[in-house]
Amino acid sequence: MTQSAVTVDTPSASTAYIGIGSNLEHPLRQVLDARDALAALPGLRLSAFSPLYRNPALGPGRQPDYVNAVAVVETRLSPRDLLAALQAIETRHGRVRDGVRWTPRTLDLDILVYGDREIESEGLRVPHPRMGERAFVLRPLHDVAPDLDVPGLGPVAALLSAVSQSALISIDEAAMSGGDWDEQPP
Ligand code: A4P
Ligand code: MG
Repeated sequence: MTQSAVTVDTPSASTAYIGIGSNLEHPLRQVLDARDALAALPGLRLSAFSPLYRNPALGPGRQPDYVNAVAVVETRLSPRDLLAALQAIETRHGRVRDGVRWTPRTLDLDILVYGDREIESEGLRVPHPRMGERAFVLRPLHDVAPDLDVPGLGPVAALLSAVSQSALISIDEAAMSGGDWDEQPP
């Protein structure tokens, strides 16, 4: 009997950058819990987590401040499977999707960058289409990956230098200013 060669299609791991944001129900705790949830996901290894930044909400009406951060993961999950896993974490964190964009949320997990891929498909666009204008994304991304070249957009350092960071407060500074904002959102 001749033995046929078996080829196993094992994709190599890709590095992905996940944007994390919360402005409801104890945002700081939500973001730290999200870090634990990412670390526990099968098919993924959490390799770095940025400092956390408090900053004003971008969106309609009066909203509580956000806490934002970025996670670096090594994963064999496809971009679609990664998005599904992130959305499952959002749902477990009480995220309610009312169909209105940019409303307050307990937890938002966005795929910012997935390897060198550029994806334009129904329900998934990578790099995240609005990341290049957002200091609350670019600053923590630059903290964890200062040499990153964002596919289609360019070096993260150049993107960061083109936006104002004046509204970002690192969480340590916020804690020093003594506010109870994380317990009592406005
Ligand atoms: N989707 C497409 N591409 C992606 C991707 N790369 N990662 C789709 C994640 N999701 C992606 O998202 C809507 C749909 O986008 C999903 O069904 C998914 O298939 P969503 O999380 O349900 O809703 P959303 O987040 O309100 O929509 P959107 O337009 O993605 O919002 P943004 O642009 O993410 O903005 N202000 C501050 N300070 N900090 C923030 O983090 N975030 C937002 C949300 C607004 N204001 C903010 C912040
Ligand atoms: Mg989102």
